[in-house]
Amino acid sequence: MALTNNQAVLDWIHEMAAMTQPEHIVWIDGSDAQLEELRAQACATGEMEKLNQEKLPGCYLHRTAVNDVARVEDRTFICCRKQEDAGPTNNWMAPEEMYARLRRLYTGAMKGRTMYVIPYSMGVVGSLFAKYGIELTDSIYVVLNMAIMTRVGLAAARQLEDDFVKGLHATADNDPENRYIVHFPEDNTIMSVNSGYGGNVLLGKKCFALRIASYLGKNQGWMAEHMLILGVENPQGEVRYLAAAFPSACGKTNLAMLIPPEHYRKMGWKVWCVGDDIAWLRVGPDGRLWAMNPEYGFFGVAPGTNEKSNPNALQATRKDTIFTNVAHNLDDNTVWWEGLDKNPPEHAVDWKGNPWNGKTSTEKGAHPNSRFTAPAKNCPCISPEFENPAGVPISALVFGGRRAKTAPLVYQSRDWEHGVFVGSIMASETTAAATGDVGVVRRDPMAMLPFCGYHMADYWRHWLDMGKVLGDKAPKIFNVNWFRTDDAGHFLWPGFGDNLRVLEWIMHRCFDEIEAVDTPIGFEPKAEDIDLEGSGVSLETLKGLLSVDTTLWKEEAKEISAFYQKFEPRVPARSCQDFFAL
Ligand code: GTP
Ligand code: SPV
Ligand code: MN
Repeated sequence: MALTNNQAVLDWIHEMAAMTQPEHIVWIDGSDAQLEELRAQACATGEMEKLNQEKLPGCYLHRTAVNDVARVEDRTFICCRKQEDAGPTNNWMAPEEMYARLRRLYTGAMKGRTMYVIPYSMGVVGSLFAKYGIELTDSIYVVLNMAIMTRVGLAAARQLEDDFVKGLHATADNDPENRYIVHFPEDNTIMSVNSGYGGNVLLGKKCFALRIASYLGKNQGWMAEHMLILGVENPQGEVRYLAAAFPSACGKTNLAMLIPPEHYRKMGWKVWCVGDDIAWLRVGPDGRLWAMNPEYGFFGVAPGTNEKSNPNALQATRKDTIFTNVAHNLDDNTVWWEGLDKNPPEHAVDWKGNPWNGKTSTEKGAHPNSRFTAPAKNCPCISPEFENPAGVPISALVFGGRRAKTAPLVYQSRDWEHGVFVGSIMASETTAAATGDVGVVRRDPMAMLPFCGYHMADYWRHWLDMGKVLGDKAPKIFNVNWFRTDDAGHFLWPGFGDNLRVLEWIMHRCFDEIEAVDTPIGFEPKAEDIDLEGSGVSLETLKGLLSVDTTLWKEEAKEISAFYQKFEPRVPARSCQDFFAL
């Protein structure tokens, strides 16, 4: 039975069903009983495996096809009417042409299958900032993941209006040659075919909450960003919030859930997680920038997650979690991944589905981009403000990436405009989160290169416009780099919980509580202002981490100018040279 009377919704579902020709249509009402039945069905067909219910209650394992393990940026399209509006960094095709091409792929794609109709909300249902969508899919795995990652079911269905975001996903033949992740921002529409991997098929996440939402935000005066949101509670009990953009697999989930170093814990420092991947930001009634997390769960990188690096994330995955492409420990029917512990299972199945002995095999048990899908409320440090429909007021915006050399541990922009520049020149070594080479430096402005639903230079202009509205209430903007290495390639900064040492300085700067040093690229801490007690880092190493190598930065400035050229004639005014004193 349909969960809405909205005619636009019903007509669209009818049209999509006529094209894909499913045998059954099932509305997802969000009830436990219905989800439980789907879990049982998925286990019966082998699509998922039920894990040890004593050790991992409510947890399941899923393996995707071996050629379908990450986002596919080369198959991701922004199909707006004018090509120039998509910009040079998005794939584009004329909407009519793309609709026609997709129609061929979708026709009959659900024959003999069930089409699930998932009504969902990004944000607290009924709140001012929530937005609603429907995902149609023929995959139970997608239904169950969406039910963790978003607020699905009847309550969301009741909010559907004509401007709902339409999402169609069909598994089809899972043919990589015909894999398409397509956005029609002007039509509020997302179409995904021939994939079963997270970011390609959980359409509420990157497709809606970033690509479609960034376009809506530009037109409506708000921002959708690839940012974690966290609250830092100081020993006085004040909680100050920041949002931080790092590219995929560069540490958002880890930072969002960090556990303070012991010496900080003793003083009373705490970190509260509001979100680990996406932030929707608006100017509040008080003129400040407010952030809310539109998601309801975490789709986190499994490898490297352990009791030491991120106990909060690990704890979040101990119940009601779906694991994708990790190793299956057959001895006790649990899961394992590289970096979980030093005791890989001997009797296991690897992420490809082959028998695997972790003690002797030279292959990885889990895919480097294997993931957990865990409910946000499982996280021990989830913020009491997580469900606050107003969100949280942001004091600092932080950019960062993986840079072995150039970028210092932390620096602050001189003002908002300079901060937008700092975000626009972000660069990072690529990771396994998207298909392609790993470890190559690429420019990834604001960590949004793969997620901006329109022309990147128009996006920079939108940032500048937001700064004008915010005026002197604008958050301060910083850049961090946890990934500087020595000549042997070892990380110089311990990272993880120790990153709080840097956040402390950032927060002091936001509230004018500490001085800084002026450098050619912006403001930096005085080395003695970063608390190193118990970090194992020497003052000498810290000075190295903060050093700005002007030779490298002059090279960088040349690369930036060349990069900016790509976006002409739309790059907003000032030349990038204005921002350096090299
Ligand atoms: P997406 O979910 O893809 O957007 O990734 P993310 O930005 O949330 O990255 P995540 O926190 O999952 O971290 C990805 C990888 O970076 C993991 O292998 C971590 O172990 C590693 N990592 C995270 N934080 C740090 C850090 O402070 N230092 C170092 N050296 N590695 C880190
Ligand atoms: C990312 O790649 O930034 C992710 C995972 O958060 S995905 O949902 O695949 O985009
Ligand atoms: Mn992400």
